Amino acid sequence: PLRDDDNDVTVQEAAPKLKKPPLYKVILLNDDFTPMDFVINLLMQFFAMSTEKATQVMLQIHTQGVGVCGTYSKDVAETKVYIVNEYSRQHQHPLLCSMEEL
Ligand code: NFA
Repeated sequence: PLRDDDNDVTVQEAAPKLKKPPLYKVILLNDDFTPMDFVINLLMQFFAMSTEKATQVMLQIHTQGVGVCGTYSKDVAETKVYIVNEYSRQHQHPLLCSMEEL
């Protein structure tokens, strides 16, 4: 049978070095041209929001200039930013999606 006491030692020594990976806010910026309906539908499609939540976030962006779509790990946030910006470009809207560390 295999000895497993080395595994236990490794786990105990590694644990104090583990740091929680940083989280990133995915944000949308306001502009004067992207239709409100497009933003609402995008928030529902890519950020799993209800119609009510998506409308609320869209209006927050429209009135405050910026709004948070969600909070994710770096990899997931980068992917969200990429697909949202691609989607907006494909539909010829200037809508800008970005991310910032929490
Ligand atoms: N400001 C845009 C308009 O009046 C709507 C908008 C909301 C755009 C949120 C971008 C983000 N049509």
